[in-house]
Amino acid sequence: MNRLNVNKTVFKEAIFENIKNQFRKTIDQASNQEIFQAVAYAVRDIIIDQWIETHKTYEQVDAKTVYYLSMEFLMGRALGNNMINLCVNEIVKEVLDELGVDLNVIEDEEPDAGLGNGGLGRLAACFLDSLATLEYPAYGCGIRYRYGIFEQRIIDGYQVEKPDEWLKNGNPFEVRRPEYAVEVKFGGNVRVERRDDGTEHYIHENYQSVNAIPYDLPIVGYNNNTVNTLRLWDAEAIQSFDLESFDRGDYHKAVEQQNLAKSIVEVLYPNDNHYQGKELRLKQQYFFISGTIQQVIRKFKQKHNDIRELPDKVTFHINDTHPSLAIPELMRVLMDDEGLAWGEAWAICSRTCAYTNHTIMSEALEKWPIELFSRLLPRIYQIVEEINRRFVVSLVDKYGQDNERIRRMAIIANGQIRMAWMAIVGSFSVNGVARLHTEILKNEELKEFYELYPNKFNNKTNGITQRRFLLHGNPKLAEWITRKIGDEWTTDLTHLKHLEAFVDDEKAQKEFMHIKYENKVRLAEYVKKHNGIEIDPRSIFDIQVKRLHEYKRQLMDILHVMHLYNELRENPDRNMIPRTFVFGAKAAPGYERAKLIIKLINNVANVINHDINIHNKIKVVFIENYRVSNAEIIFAAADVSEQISTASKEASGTGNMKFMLNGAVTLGTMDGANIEIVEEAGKENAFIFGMTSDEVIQLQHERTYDPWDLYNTNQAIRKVVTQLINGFYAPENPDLFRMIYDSLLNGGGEPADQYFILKDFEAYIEAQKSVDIAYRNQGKWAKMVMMNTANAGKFSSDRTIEEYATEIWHLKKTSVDLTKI
Ligand code: B1H
Repeated sequence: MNRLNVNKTVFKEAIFENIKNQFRKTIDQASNQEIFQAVAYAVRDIIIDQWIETHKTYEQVDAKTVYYLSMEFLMGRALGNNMINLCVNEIVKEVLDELGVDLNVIEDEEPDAGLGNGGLGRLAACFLDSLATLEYPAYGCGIRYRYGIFEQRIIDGYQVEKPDEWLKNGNPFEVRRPEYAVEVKFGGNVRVERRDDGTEHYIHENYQSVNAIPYDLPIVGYNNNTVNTLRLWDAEAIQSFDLESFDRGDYHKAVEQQNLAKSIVEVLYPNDNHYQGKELRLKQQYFFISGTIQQVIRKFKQKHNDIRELPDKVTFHINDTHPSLAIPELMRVLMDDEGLAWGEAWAICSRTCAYTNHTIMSEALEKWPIELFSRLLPRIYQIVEEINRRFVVSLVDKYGQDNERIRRMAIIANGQIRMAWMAIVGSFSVNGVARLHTEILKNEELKEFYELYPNKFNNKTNGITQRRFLLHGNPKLAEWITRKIGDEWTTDLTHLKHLEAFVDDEKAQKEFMHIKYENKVRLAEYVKKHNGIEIDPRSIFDIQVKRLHEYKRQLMDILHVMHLYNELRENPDRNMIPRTFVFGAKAAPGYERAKLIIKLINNVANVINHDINIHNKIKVVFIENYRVSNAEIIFAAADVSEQISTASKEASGTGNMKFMLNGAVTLGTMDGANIEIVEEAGKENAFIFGMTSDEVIQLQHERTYDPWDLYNTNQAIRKVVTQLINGFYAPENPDLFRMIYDSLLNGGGEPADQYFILKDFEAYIEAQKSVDIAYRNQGKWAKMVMMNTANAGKFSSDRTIEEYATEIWHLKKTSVDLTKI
């Protein structure tokens, strides 16, 4: 069975067989989870032949391959996406209909693969979808975490974290590949051995080690025959815990290696945009990098005799600095295993690795303490020292003995290894993720590296896959678009531009707005079911969903809600379109202020939603456990997309693109990709406010900003800020939100109001008023949102991946022919 010859009878039979063989049941006895498993295995059967054929083809043409190295792949659910990309969605739906089973219910049985935190991990997932769809030879390489991003519960308004047991019922799509296992070594010491021929050899001894075992997941291209691979590494103990080692006195070591293996892949670190120098994290990084590099070199050597051809056949793409150990690890393999001299190895390595920077937030920059790093990775540390030594020599050659510059640019300084500097020095390409972000890298954060290596720097504005976030997530709009302009948009999103022909057409406007309404009903049902709150689909759905971080300014959003509520209480007849404010956000478990902001949002929701005097003009909803699967429902239902980060802080954003594609208007600052979104949609079709990045950077340098001036002179600000400490939203504990109050007015270690929430507040209120006014003219509003969808073409990850593939990776499209098998 493959996607071209699958039919209803065969597929139905496959489901029956799976239920019988796996569960010893007939379909009427099977639970929804069991039916999900049976359907998933039937879909996997369709995939397998194409998967095998894809890799045979790559093998035959000896295609250059990109290995996308990432600590995170936020995949979400696989079943629905695989069916869509195989183009068997309709068949499966009909089969299940005939069996009296609802496909949506079955899809809901699948846990999200939540192996990521937020944008960075989801970007990696979108890239894999585009790579397979564009027929580029590619692997994703990461870790098979036993527990992904925690499951968030809201209890009494507080975030409570539960372990994410995504593998509890097994994973129907994964395939264990023990034949590709490799050994990864930690700790110990390095001894230099001088041989008679004068050569020096580095012998790593007294180490602990684990077996790295890959599990492969299929990445199905859309409507083609390509199935690429996401390779996730699991760790197993090298020697079994047996009596033999007990007798030899190695008992202790055997237990240690068991524990090491188990702990390495146990859990994803739940920090977004924040570095935490934990030893286990460094172990995770080296574990999957060493597994990947060793296995790729082994595979390369099966076909090639000359290791110097590696850059012609392989690119390792480093997704932020987290996988940047690829550079010294590749050096180690080339020198210690392959016997190359430093110069030859470096020439290969620095033409094989490329690096993407995803943030300028200083607290996210990885800097490993030398002590920890050299103890855990003694050989790798030697290599990093030598990379640094040679780099510093090159700086002296170029600039003379400029000690200040060397202090700023050295890879090793102040007892720390600066991973970003190492990634830049060791890569042939360094890119930012949106135009503004790349400009800030070149002109501010990485200015001196840009001057040194101007040709390495380039921009690749992020994108998203329209297959998941429109075709799967918003089937009604997808169908409507196809009826209007054909279906080419599924693989060429710029076709959406043809929708501009309909933006003034009243009938098309009504249809578009009716679909939005139906999607709002769908979200309202979700909210009713999960929150027990009634929301009105005729109100404006104003939505902010993303990780909780102070720079993203969820606090500004909720302060505005508090302000609006203050106005309504003074004047309950105030003329306004009813508004539903929706939030969804996970906070890192150790990020106290972020968690308190979640509590604040929930307390504000509780007060406002129960006030009958405001006639339901405002509702506030916090959606628990925001993740890829419910995101698809949320984006489809949005009228207003809140993208309100402090300008210069959000490298790109990708949620902003998902909202735009689904017909929401951006209410945002000139930050990240918002700038390019407004450029595409037209500034008359967005609500832009607040300081620009230049103004923010300037004001940070000046250090003249004092939020007390605003507090003392602005009524609206004084009122909401005071409500943080007068018990208005926490009568039983008026001091509950004092930490937030202090962060706005007093700082404490950091500058007060470091994200300029109060500074931008007035402008934000004004922008929100314009939204209310614009919505009153439904024809005009419909045109605005349609212009957003029509101009979302640039933000397909297909466009992004074409740029990476042609400008950085130099890949060739490699089609897979199924007619031969
Ligand atoms: C982004 C991260 C990130 N940038 C460290 N940096 C992490 C940093 O676990 N860690 O240590 C995890 C994540 N994530 C995001 O990347 C940016 O904030 C977004 O603006 C951007 O859209 C996204 C994809 O490029």
